[in-house]
Amino acid sequence: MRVLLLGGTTEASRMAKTLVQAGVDAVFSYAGRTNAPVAQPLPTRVGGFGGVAGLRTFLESEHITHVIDATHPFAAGMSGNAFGACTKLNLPLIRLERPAWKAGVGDNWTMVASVEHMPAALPDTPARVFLAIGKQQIGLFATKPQHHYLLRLVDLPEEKLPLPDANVVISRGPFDVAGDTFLMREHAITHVVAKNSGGTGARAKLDAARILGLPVLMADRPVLPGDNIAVNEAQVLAWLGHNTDRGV
Ligand code: 3Y8
Ligand code: NAP
Repeated sequence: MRVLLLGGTTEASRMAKTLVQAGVDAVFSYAGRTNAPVAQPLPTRVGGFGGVAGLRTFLESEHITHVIDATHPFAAGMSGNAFGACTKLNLPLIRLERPAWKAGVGDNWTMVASVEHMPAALPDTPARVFLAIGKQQIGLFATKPQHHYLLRLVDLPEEKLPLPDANVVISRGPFDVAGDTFLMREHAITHVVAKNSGGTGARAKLDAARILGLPVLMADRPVLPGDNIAVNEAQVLAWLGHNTDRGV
């Protein structure tokens, strides 16, 4: 058995440790989106594979027998490619996915079909928007330059931001409620824009929004192919035919 673990999330980092403890031969993969990703306890490769064809070549040349897709729910490109390549090669694939967040008592969420639909969902009158969706889709908001934006990014942007009125904070997360509440008060935020990532690493801003009584625009997840889904590391180990009696 030789596993490819597609990573880049808290769950993927936990899965890597679980595979090491279970003595499973595996390789970890990052997209290379950030300058210094968190080190992993597995041999790690960084960078795109080169589409489905490139991934297929990797899977064959590395004699991979199983693929665990532990990428982010919004990493639709990678998940789509993994499904395509594994289907073509008839390789077993499982997606390790965290449940979506659901609005609770005291939350003021507006669900938006996708991040692309977010700018239209913002008010026309100038607001102060916490844009906590990373850097790849900031350009979408250039159609609403009247707002002040607070951007939280993993790395300093190399190129000029496409928004005339923006503050940038550099932070990798996972985040906590006290920190996000302070940040949003300090910047007099009036609206929070988020992706329904699920998990714990990005949740704090939603609890801070509830504390501060702020509206949240929540982008729904893209629909991903494949229905073989695990919600925790133990389910993935069982699928691999390993049990968790080593207390993992
Ligand atoms: C490169 C690996 C860990 C992993 C931490 C999780 C938690 C913090 C929350 C906010 C939301 C956002 C963003 C976010 C979170 C965790 C987790 C998660 C959101 C790292 C990582 C990589 C990335 C890529 C990065 C994206 C960006 C998205 C920032 C490592 C830290 C906004 C998603 O600068 C860029 O180009 C950043 C790109 C993809 C979304 C985007 O489209 O810009 N994640 N994030 C992975 C790779 O190269 O393969 O660098 O160490 C992983 C984590 N990001 O160690 O606990 O598990 O969700 N990441 C979102 O959820 O909205 C921040 O600010 O509140
Ligand atoms: P994406 O749009 O789905 O992927 C775009 C391309 O990036 C893929 O086609 C692939 O390139 C490459 N890629 C993505 N993940 C990879 C991986 N783990 N290993 C090798 N190549 C990878 O992905 P994204 O949304 O930019 O996210 C990039 C990474 O950041 C993902 O691994 C994800 O887990 C992590 N992340 C994303 C978010 C988010 O909000 N999107 C949040 C937290 C963490 P090729 O086609 O060339 O193979």
